[in-house]
This record gives sequence, structure tokens and C-alpha cells, in this order.
Amino acid sequence: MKKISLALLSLTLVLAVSCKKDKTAPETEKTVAETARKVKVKLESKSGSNVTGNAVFTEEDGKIKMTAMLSGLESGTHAIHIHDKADCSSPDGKSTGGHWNPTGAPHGKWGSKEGFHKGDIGNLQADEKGHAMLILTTDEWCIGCGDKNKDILGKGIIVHAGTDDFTTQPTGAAGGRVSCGGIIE
Ligand SMILES: [Cu+2]
Repeated sequence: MKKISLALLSLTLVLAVSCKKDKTAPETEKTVAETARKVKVKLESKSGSNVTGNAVFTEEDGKIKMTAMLSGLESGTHAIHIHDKADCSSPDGKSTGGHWNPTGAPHGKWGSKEGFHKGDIGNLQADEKGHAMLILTTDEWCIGCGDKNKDILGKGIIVHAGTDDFTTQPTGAAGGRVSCGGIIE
């Protein structure tokens, strides 16, 4: 009798555990999908240019991947930065303020030992058709984590007419602002 009830008990336990597994598995997957954040930013032309495009930020393995695609550029090298505000209302894009620089670092090349702004993405290359694409993956940013040194929400993307020289303070002497997009969910 003891043996039978023990066997029954273990069978019940096995059933209970497998039932629980079946129930929780899909819920776990749902949670992961809901926390992986993604923001798509539309860039509008500024300063009389025809430069438009988009930038997509996605969270992957604790890092943020940015994919920016632009068209309507003059062929050559153009600076791209994250500026302080998501406000693209002014015709020259200056409503976004200066570079996003929460850590008070000097302007520089992304990853530089001497320091760089959190918004110092760098330069992109436009081909003869005026198209440019740039991919950056970093753990220096987050989407909506609330850490003021990392959170890109509420900031703005600016593409410039000229090239970032990585040395002129605090702008990189990149010229006018030809495209703008607010990083807003
Ligand atoms: Cu800039």
C-alpha cells in the first residue's frame, strides 16, 4: 500500500511539473518580446535640403543597434550626431540644441580614449546617388532605461552638410544641419 501511494504521489508530481512547464513557457517568451524595445525615427529635411531618411534603434543582447539610412545627400562625407533635444521644429534644425553630452566629455571620435560625446556617432559616406547607410552597435546607449547618461529617448538625430573633423570643440565643425529626427517612442 505504501509503495502504491508513493508511486501515485511521484506520478502526480511529474504531471504537476510538466503541466506547469507547459503553462509558463509561452509566458516567458512573451515577456522577452515585450521588453525588447525598438524605436523608429523619421528624418526630415532641414536648411532647404532634400535629405530625408530614417534611423531604427533596436535592443539586442543588452546593446543598442542603430541602422540609419539617408537619401538626398550630396555625395561625400557627412557628420551624424545625436543632439540634446527631440525638437526638430526650427527650419535650421537648431531647435535640437547642441550635441548630446551628458557626461561633459570633449567632442571626439566615437570610442576615442581622449573622450567623446554620447552623441558623437561620427561620419557617414554618401554615394554618387546621395544614399548613405550607417550601422552602429553600442552598450553606451539604452532605450528608455532612465539612466541620463545612456537614455536616447527625447534626443534628436542630426545629419550635417559637412564633415566632422573630430577635433573642433564642441561641434566638429560639421556645418549646417540638413536632416533632423526626434527619438520619440
Ligand atoms: Cu551635430
